[in-house]
Amino acid sequence: MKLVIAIVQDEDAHDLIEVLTDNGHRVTKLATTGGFLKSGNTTLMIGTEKDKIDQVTAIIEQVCKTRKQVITTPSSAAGTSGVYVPYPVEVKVGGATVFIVDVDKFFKF
Ligand code: 2BA
Repeated sequence: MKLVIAIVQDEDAHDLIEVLTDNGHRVTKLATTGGFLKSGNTTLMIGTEKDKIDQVTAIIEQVCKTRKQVITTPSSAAGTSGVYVPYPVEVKVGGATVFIVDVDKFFKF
C-alpha cells in the first residue's frame, strides 16, 4: 500500500478529484496553505496499491497545470531609509508537488 500526497492548485482540484474517482481511486481532500505564497492550495491524499501508482501520477500530470503568479514584496526605495515600495515578483507555481509514501499498515474499522 502507498499513500500519494499531492499538493495542487485550487483551480485544478475539482477536475482532478473527478478524474481520479472516475478511475476508481479513493481521495481525501484537505484545504491547505502554501508557506511561500501564503495562499490556499489543495492537498489530496490517495491511498492505493503499488501497481496503480503510475496511473495515479499520470492523471495528476495530465490534469494539473503550471501557472504564473505575481506576488508583491516590499523593497526599500533607493536612497531612502525606512521607505518601502511594493515590488512585483513573478513565481511559477507547479502543476503538482507529489510525495509517494510507503504505508506500513492500513486499517479500516
Ligand atoms: P508555496 O509554498 O506557496 O509556493 C508557491 C511557489 O512559490 C512554489 O511553487 C515555487 O515556485 C515558489 N517558491 C516557494 N518557495 C520559494 C522560495 N523559498 N524562493 C523562491 N520561490 C519559492 P511550487 O514549488 O510548485 O510549490 C507549490 C506548493 O506546493 C507550495 O506553495 C507548497 O504548498 C507545496 N510544496 C512545494 N514543495 C514542497 C515541499 N518540499 N514540501 C512541502 N510542501 C511543498
